[in-house]
Amino acid sequence: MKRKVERMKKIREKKKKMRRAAAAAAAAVMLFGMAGCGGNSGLSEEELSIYDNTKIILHGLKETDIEVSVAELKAMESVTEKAEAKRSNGDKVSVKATGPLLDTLVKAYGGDTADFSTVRFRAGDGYSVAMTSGMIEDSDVIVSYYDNGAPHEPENGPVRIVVPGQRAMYWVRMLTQIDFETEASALTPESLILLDTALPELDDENIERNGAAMQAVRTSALISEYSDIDDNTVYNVYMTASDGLNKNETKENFLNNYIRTSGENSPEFTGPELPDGMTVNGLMKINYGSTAFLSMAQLYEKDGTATGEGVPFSALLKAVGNMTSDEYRITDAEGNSAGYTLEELSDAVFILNSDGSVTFDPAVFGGVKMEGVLRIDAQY
Ligand SMILES: Nc1nc2c(c(=O)[nH]1)N[C@H]1C(S)=C(S)[C@@H](COP(=O)(O)O)O[C@H]1N2
Ligand SMILES: [Mo]
Repeated sequence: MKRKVERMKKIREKKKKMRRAAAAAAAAVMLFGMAGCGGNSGLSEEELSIYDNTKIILHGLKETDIEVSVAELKAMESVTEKAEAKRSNGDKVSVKATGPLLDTLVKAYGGDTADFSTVRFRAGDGYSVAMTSGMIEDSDVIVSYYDNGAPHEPENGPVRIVVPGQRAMYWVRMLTQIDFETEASALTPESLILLDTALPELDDENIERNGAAMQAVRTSALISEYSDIDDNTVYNVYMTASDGLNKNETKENFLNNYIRTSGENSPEFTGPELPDGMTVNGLMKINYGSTAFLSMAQLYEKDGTATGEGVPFSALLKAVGNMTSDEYRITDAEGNSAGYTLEELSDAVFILNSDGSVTFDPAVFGGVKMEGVLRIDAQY
């Protein structure tokens, strides 16, 4: 009961921030909430009609946005599947979801999910998550309007994405919009910036998230300093954590948040208002246009990358998506730099020191060691 009250409070607070697109869903959430203690059965006629009239928006599928009501979803060929997934805290989420598959929904409007590289699901509380076309092809993405044969609990519905076999992260509650995107994937980087050196160079701020104070650097400050914040070709920003989690965020959402620099799991993509489940802790890599950012500290956390000597140059390249070139320039925080061929670098290692600084050791090639390595640029 207490949990329910807290959830209701959360919903009410978050409601304030809802965009207009979420207004219909919000109305249903509130109405259900008030009558909510009896669970999701026995809706009044009025409640049912609000539920059925709740609309989700399909954006990017056609020239103009399409609105689909729950009633229209119900009229489509639907599947019912039981599914279980684990939350990040280890708890289980289980549902018996009913609704059309995403493919069915898209086909109903003459589209094909295979035409898009990414599908992003957005919710009324500001939560969003993207699925790649590969994941969509390999899974049943259910646009569910029922759980267990009845409307979703208000904090989950009226529409919830359920993807059996995929992390609960993808099971977007309170769905308001689906974005169909065509950007291919992360670009091959031309520059690699080491976060271990770059972040301490920037001003950090004290931010508060869920009542906890933390130190963090604005993502916009990082990008302004080390990449091109005005690059209009950047659409999505790709992140990878040392535990293998891959996320991609819109540039807008990325630039409105922070990178936490204090605490065990830092660097962490976070922000005062970023919904739980959208933070990325143990952030190892960011691809922003043709700039890649890499955390050596997190690379050391990842199995099999660091040897006794350090991280081989090849492992560094692999971690950011193969920045292949014949020549590279390596630069330290003071701006001193040296150029090397790929061959010369084949036995070189990068060492994370206990103070968090990074040393470049050209090893057998016999070049000069460099302390405080900041960046590596491919010389195309
Ligand atoms: N709208 C919305 N959907 C969401 C989230 C969220 O914060 N908002 N969190 C996601 C994450 S990270 C998890 S683990 C699951 C948790 O599912 P549950 O809330 O049913 O336990 O919901 C997912 N869907
Ligand atoms: Mo989660």
